[in-house]
Amino acid sequence: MTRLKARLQEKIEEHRPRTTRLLKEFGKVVIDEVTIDQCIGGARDIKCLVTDISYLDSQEGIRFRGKLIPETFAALPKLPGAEYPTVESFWYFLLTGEIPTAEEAEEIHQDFKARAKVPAYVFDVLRALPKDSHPMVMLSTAVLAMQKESKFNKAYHSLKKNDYWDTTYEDACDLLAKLPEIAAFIYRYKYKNGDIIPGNYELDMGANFAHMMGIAKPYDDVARMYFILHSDHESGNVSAHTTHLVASALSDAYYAFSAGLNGLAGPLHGLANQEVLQWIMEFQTKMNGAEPTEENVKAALWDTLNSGHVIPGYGHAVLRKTDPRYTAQMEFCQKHLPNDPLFKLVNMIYHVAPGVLTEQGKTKNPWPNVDAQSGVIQWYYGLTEYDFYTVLFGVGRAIGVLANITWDRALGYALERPKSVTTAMLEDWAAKG
Ligand code: FAM
Repeated sequence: MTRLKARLQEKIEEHRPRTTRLLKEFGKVVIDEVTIDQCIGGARDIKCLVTDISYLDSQEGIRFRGKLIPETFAALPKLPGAEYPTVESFWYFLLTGEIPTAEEAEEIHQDFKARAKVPAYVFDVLRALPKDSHPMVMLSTAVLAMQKESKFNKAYHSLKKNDYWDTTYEDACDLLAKLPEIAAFIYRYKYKNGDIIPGNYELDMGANFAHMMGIAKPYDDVARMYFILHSDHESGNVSAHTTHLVASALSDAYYAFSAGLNGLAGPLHGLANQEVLQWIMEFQTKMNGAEPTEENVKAALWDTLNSGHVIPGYGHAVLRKTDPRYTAQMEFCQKHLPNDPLFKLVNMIYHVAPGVLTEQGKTKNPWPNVDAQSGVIQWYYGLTEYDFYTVLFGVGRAIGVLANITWDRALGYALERPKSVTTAMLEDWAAKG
């Protein structure tokens, strides 16, 4: 058993009495109320989920186990010469809330190396799909195809509820260890004529992913940063909530994460990073070589709004300020690609879009989210196939959602079953006021 699994078991045993006490002694304490517009309008802000892995505050943004993004990057161990921590060390941190030593992070690297071999049938399935399938269809299909490997599913009938977490953790590690190679295969298969680069598992996840993608340094650090930034955003976003919900039926990690990826593929969610680049490409075509100015950017943003479309990369269901994930990526760009024309355009959009959205007067949050800045970095390092960008988001998001379902099972979270009502019932409540 790895140090991580042993420490996770200790943390689970420490935490369980807190959840049990809340249920037994304080179960009927009221923490929120629901209004008609929340019932009809997507359950915005209804407090009815629990996770200790990350928390999203509308003003300060995401905290991973209580640490803001800069604190997280500063606290976790980095490989010699690397600018960002390893994904392996972040996995330890998300699961236990503790900062691993370099040796504990390396043990996870070795553990993932032993789990990394992707079954050949996965590539057969991917090759059998129409080549013009969206890369997210390929990723979600690849994950689902591996469901037969689930240790939780195989053991389910012999397990006690308190032990569900163990094989869920094993499935989570098995799946996470395989995702970078599957994602890189999809990229090379779809966009590089099937010129597949075999993995080098002596490298950490970020460096190996860059290697398999065929992209030189500092893309190893780009991968580490990107996967960590996109990992978790508490439990209510579509991909996290879907994964949590499907797993609550005791569907295993493969079923649950494949479902979560299908939600991530929505243009209002993870696909927005692709939509941002598409918007930029269409803008540049419209400009026909002219330099971006406040005026022409503003006009293009208004054209988007007046055509009834959203400005991709802006707004957020919870945040009411610039997304710190945007800021972290902007700082990377200021250091590594300060003069890149696309970065300058993204900055110009940042300068203009909040004013346009405020003037339009609909959105509660006119500021950029993670997707407004992410694609520009990928493009700069040669990954210009922007319909692949949400796959990168999906690999990162796996870290958060797989850690969450491991803890969901550890704390015995029940099958999720909110109650629906009818319009007539809402009208009755409305009439009573
Ligand atoms: N451009 C134009 N209109 C927008 C907008 C934007 N960027 N963001 C919100 N609005 C509109 C929204 O469509 C709604 O209009 P209707 O009443 O006509 O439906 C109104 O403003 C109120 O929306 P809200 O309450 O401010 O936001 P929601 O919580 O309903 O939606 C988002 C949040 C993220 C879905 C929304 O901001 C949006 O569509 N943004 C553009 C797509 C995007 O960037 N998504 C990625 C979000 C990111 F966090 C992620 O998940 N990766």
